[in-house]
Amino acid sequence: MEDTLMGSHYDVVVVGAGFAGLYAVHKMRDELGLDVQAFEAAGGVGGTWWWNRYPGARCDFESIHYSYSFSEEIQREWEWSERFAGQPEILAYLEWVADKLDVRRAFRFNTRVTSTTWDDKAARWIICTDDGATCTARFVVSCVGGLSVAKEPEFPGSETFRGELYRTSSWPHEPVDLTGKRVAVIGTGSTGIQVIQEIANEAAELTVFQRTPNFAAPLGNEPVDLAQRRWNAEHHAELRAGSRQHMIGVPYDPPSGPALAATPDERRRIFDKYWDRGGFRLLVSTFSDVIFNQQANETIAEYIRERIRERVKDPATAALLCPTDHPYASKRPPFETGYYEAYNLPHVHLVDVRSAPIEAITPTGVRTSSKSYEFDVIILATGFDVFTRPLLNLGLRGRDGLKLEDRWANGPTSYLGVQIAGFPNLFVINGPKSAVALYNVPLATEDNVNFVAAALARAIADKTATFEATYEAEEAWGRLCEGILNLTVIPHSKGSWYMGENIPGKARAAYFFAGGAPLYRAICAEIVHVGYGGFALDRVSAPIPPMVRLDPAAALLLGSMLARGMKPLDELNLDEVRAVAESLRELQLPGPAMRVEIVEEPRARIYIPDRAGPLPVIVFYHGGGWISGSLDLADAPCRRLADENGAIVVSAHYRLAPEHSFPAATDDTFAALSWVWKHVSAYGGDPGRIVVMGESAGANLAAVAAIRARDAGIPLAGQVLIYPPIDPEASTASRTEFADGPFFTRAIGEKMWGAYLGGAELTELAAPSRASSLAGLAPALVLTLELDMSRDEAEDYAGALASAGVPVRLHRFDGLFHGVFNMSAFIPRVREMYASIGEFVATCKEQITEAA
Ligand code: N01
Repeated sequence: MEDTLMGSHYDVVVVGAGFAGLYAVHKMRDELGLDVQAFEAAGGVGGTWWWNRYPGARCDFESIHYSYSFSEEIQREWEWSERFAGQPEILAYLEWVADKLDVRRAFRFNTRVTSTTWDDKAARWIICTDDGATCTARFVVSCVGGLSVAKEPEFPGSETFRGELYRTSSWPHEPVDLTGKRVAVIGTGSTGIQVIQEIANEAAELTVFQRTPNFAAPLGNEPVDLAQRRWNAEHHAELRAGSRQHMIGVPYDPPSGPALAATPDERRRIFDKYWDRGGFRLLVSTFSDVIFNQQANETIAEYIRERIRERVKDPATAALLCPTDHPYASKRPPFETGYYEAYNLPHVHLVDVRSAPIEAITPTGVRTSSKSYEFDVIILATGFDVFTRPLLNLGLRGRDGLKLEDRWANGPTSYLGVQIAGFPNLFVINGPKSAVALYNVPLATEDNVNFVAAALARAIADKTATFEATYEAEEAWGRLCEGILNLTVIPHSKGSWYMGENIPGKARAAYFFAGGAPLYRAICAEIVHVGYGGFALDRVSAPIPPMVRLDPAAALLLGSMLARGMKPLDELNLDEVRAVAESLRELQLPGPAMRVEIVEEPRARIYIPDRAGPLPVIVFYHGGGWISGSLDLADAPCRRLADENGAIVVSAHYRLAPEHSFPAATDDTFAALSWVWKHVSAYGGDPGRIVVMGESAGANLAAVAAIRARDAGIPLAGQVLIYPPIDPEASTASRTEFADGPFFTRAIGEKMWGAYLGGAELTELAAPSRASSLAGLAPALVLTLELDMSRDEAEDYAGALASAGVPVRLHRFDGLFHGVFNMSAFIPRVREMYASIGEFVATCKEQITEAA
């Protein structure tokens, strides 16, 4: 067999025959028509499900979801016998799929890849295997999986044990009889829990060595009757509809808002409901803040602890089983069926090895720092060296001999989890920093394989010799992964594989993208759309797309909007746009309580902080593209502006287009300003210290109002323009770069301008940059956002103001997109915008005071 391979040249080498490898071979060979050779260390297909044959092994995403979606036929023909299938059935499924796709013949089984070396001259990989064979390939697609190399236990002596010692991750193929035996299980992660509950009734004595208790919740498994199986298979499309638009790739109910906003009774009702329904619903369908907020997390953590205490009879054992040192889901949550009840059996014992660590495996059993135990069987369920080790074991050497272990000395790097800079034409399915850890594996796998197949097709069509992630893109992606993870409770776990902490000496880092499936998919789609942004094709790199540069909180917010099915703004009708604008109020931090006066003519709300006057005055115009938005939308921001600046804030109503097109809005907003100048002293405001301010379209109106005020002789202390659109005909780089968003698109911008202008001629009253002179205008603060199509026109306007002698401060905020001013509850950096405004308003006061 070696001879047939020796020196062969392939288009693609695939490594691994699990979910990813089988689909990758099918895709590359049968759809792209490429010459594919695949390798697999195991004796057959199945990957994880070939190796992990331990008693009780099963999936914890429902099988109708934990299966391929790419083929109608496969979904219609296969029937799952249990809600959560066990390992034998999943393996049988993968074997059946392999036969159906006829992919086995592409594989060389029982063959481990030992080195993978890039030959820069030939632009090919040289792949060597443990049977001494060598071949080359233009592309390597690693499908080695993240949880495929077992962790080496810290304690010595495994080889001295005279009984039977098993690792769950390489369980024997023949049945293991535990009846009448004294059995030890070391480890209480997902694997340990599944083993323990399964063998508790079989072993004569079962001793569980637990270092960290886990928050296990019911799986909710049950057999599926014959009629239901067929129905499920026939209705797969309906059952799986929209899966990929859900955070974890399963169409579970969305959460019921924040736990901290619910009463204890409401929380209990929701927790009970999803506890009973089983599986990941407890995490994703209960409350939106449990994964982000420690206090909210504690409500679910305590709920689970209560349920553990209800189920475990001995209070001391129950106490040991209740986790107290890490938030729920900061470690990958395990699921159980009768796990806690196992500890009520007289022959099941729990040993705490946190207080007395395991020192060694001895010839007769296990020795901890306080005691020795004797066993006939020891089962190691001590976890995996996750994500990095399987790739390191491929012996990867990239450009200029770059070793992967050196590249990753400080933790893994990748772009999307799919490519590693310095390793051209190497593609990884579900690699480190991919979304797979929190995304239904078969769907995550299909997404990655489809992405890679499209990249290969592109490279082949364009005769591109090398396709690789750039170092810059990898850095940006790493920042995003880390930033998102830091917004969750996950970094508060201790010893979790999520952070690489389960392996002594392994770098603590962000090992995966925690932004959820919809965001990950949207980012991948954008990268393709812009011509593989962040990748270099034949060393010519395409710019990193905006979504990769997002502020992590802004990215998460965008992800949750996508998960809620948000359509692009430009696809919405007028009523829908108005509804979206009003819904932004839910994203604002609540404003402080204060006195509010309502004025009917001109319509306005006056926010009056409890301070001694006369106070500076802010006249505020809300955003909404001249077609949406309201005084309600501006309510919380105006309260905050009044409170933080000790200013009277007048929130001015103006008529909206298209019902009232230009110049209605500018006339209304200028009328409001004139009124304020004349009347604000009656409310405690100082008419000599008026700052006009607006957000988005409101900022355009503020800029115009500042020009009209100058011309009308109304003195202004300042103008604050929060990402203003300046000119509908501006032709700037940001208009092109951010034409598709994030969030705000060029198409919706054009619609808004069109509705506002209503065909009117463009003058300085709509486009302030067209004023014949900008001299003599009030000092300006212009706030712009990096990822905003109106960024450059706003910055150009700031430049024009400065050239005309107007004092100008320009502050650009990285990573943020148009509209964030109204998203303060979810994007902490909005507070920087308020701080900048605060500094400016304070300066305005000084200037006027000095002038006075
Ligand atoms: O591994 P783990 P796993 N002394 O790392 C303990 C997937 N999976 O194989 O927490 C004593 O979670 C360790 O203790 P501690 C799933 O993604 C899915 O169980 O480090 N104990 C821990 O209790 C899962 O997350 C399913 O203090 C030691 C255990 O060993 C991932 O695989 C089923 C020790 C390891 O837990 C890994 O799960 C199974 C030591 N020296 C697995 N070293 C499904 O249901 C380690 N431990 C789909």
